[in-house]
Amino acid sequence: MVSVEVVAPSNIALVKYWGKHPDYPDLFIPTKSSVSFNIDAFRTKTRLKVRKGKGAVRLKLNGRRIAADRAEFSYLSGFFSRMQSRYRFARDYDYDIESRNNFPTAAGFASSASGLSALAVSFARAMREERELPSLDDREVSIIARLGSGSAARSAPSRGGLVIWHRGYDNARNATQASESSFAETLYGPRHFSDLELICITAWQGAKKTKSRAGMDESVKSVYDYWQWVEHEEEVLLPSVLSAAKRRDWESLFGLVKQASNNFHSLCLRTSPPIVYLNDVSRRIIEAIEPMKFAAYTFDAGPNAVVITLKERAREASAALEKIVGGRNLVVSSIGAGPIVE
Ligand code: 2P0
Repeated sequence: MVSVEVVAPSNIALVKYWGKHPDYPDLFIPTKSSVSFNIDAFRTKTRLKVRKGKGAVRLKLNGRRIAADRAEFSYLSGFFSRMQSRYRFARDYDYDIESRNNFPTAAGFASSASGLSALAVSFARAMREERELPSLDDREVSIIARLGSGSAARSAPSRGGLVIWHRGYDNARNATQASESSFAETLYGPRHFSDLELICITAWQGAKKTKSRAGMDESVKSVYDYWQWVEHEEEVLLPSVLSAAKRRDWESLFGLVKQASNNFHSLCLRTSPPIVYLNDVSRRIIEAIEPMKFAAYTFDAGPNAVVITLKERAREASAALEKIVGGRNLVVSSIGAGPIVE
């Protein structure tokens, strides 16, 4: 028996992932590349115990045993079946997983990202010990994480910081090549962003109305200009974000991040049936942050914002946010490193 413990961070997308490529339905290849910051303050700690067996999986999440017919469990069984197609030997083991988030699981922060990346890193480490495999590199581990949940690929690279997940299918001749080419890597480590701070809003803690997985499939199918959005983000927005980050041109970066968030939510709204993630509080946050040249808001699949701000102006951004959601609903974080094996 091998037992491994890993702590992995969540991430917030600056350029969003929203859709799997229809040509590769089972491989979680995104239609476009995406870019994120790791959120140091939001983490999942996972203990994985692996022993010889027949592929049985047991999960405890935040101290509670999760039955096999629950939605959380279906994420996991999907992951293991995709992973066992990649590594046939993975069928010869049983897996006992205990996972704990230090943040509200349903608050719209990517608990699947930190959870599945922690699991991918644990699996890679456990298999290295159990089967004496060479250590799997960051690229391979991010591919394993991707098979659990797309956004988890971006939480996997060990340096963390600003991470790109390459869509990677452009020159692929078949599904295997497409899968190998869609991985995540760090572009700049956390120190590159020491001028910046994240303010994460946790005011809303309800369950998501539309799950991301189902929602993005609907968007790919029903938004009339979906592929125009993909093309614009790939050719214009993403290169501009990377260039601004490289130059540490924070004012430009903030403008682009807001644009990416707004474009994503407009896409959600144009999905049939429409996906409405933002609420009145989100709208007030947009109005408060929009005029600030030293900050940007971005929203994922829920109404809670992450505000990215210059550290030296963070008090001003926090003061404005406190008036809307109260101080207890703000979590300040730096841009984090990647997963750690404890
Ligand atoms: C992102 N989101 O880039 C985008 C922005 C939500 C909004 O990735 O089906 O849980 O597991 O691959 O990763 C949420 O979708 O979906 C997500 P699956 P996932 O962070």
